[in-house]
Amino acid sequence: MLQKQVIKSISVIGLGYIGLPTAAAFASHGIRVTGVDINQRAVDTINRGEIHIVEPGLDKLVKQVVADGYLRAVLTPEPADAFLIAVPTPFTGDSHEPDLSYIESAGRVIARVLKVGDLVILESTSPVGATEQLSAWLAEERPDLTFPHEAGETSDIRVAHCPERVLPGKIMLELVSNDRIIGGITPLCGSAAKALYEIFVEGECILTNARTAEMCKLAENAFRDVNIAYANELSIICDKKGIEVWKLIQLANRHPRVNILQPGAGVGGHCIAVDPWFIVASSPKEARLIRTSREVNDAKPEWVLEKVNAAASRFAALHPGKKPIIAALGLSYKPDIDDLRESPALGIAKELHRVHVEQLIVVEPHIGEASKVLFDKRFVTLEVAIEQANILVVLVKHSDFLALAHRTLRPGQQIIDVVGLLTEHGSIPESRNVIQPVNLTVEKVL
Ligand code: SAJ
Repeated sequence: MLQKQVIKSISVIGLGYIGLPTAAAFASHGIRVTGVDINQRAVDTINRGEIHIVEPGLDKLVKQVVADGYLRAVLTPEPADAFLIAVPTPFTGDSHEPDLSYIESAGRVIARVLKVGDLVILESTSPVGATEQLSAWLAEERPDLTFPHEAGETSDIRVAHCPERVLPGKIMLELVSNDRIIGGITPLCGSAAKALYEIFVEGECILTNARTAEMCKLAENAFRDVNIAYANELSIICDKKGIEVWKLIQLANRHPRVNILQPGAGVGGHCIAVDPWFIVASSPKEARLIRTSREVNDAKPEWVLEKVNAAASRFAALHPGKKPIIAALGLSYKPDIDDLRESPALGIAKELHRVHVEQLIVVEPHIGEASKVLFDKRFVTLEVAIEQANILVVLVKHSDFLALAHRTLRPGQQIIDVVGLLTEHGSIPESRNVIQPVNLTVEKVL
């Protein structure tokens, strides 16, 4: 039987928001890490000691470990003692079936360099059964080796699932401090993976089986989605009743057992807007609440667009023959990051651009140069937006936008604040005789 192996080298497949920080964390503990990515630009950037994503603290660490020779990026996998797969798992089309093609191709390419004693860990969020499926794909490529889904504890290769659970924006912190759920296909697979993570994880590494670990990650994100859906539904109900929802939530949350989350433009990102569908796809009859929550959150941008169109009609009624300049404030899927994946704010801005071409300007302090071609390059600073726009739509609660809460706006300028920026950070006082925020939208224009 296979002996316990000391890990000297790790290969991380997928150098995105999870793979790169994880690779850097291992490298900073003196492990030789090879990062593998199909994106030549990402590979070149990392090998220069730079990063291609925005994540606080990551730039310094990558610079250091690349300079020290512990992290190197390549296009094709090389032999290593452990392989971590951190590639995307999107869903396909309207059926929302999980698309495991990235995991499959990662598995098939690393299979070529596997040797007896190696450990393969799936970090990507995955539907139940994906880790066993990965083991089967590896086995197909390497009939000369044995794998745990068939050989159990005697397998040549260990395979486990260890879902990432870090919060974008706080990845470097949570990577180290969060507890890790580790599900081996067999107990030995689990303990090999646990020993690996204990190299840098200070949280507890808790062992379970692969299927429970897979479901655990999906359950966590679905829990959050359901709770955000409640807040979003509440915001629409309150809007109809003329109640300011953020104030209401603050009051309700004074109850010792109530903790309502925040309404917003919808739910974005590559996790919470995606993962609950994996549960729905595998249990369509049972997952009624989870499905409805997805639908509630996905419908929120439409509601925001209705609010903007109503504001545009108000402007048109007051200024016959003129069209309003609309400023979309924020594009990313949540505050203070550059990530546009599944962003409801981006979707709303695109629709506004489609309907109100020539009238839309966009403010996004975190966007990279490459994305500035969007919206016919109509990116401006917050100052310019405040100066030019007739309608300001706050879609993301970026810290950079807090200044807006203390600005005197022009008479007639309208603000649609879908994230509670004005409520939380000092709404524009009535005495300034400009506008009076009521709930999500500024209904009164003086
Ligand atoms: N959001 C709201 N209201 C809230 C909280 C969030 O509308 O009160 C929105 C955000 O604006 C964003 C979306 O929800 O559009 C998701 O943001 P998030 O901060 O809740 O979560 P993510 O997607 O950045 O990261 C989540 C985390 N999961 C949980 O908190 C259960 C993280 O720990 C996971 O590692 C990550 O998904 C992942 O990779 O799966």
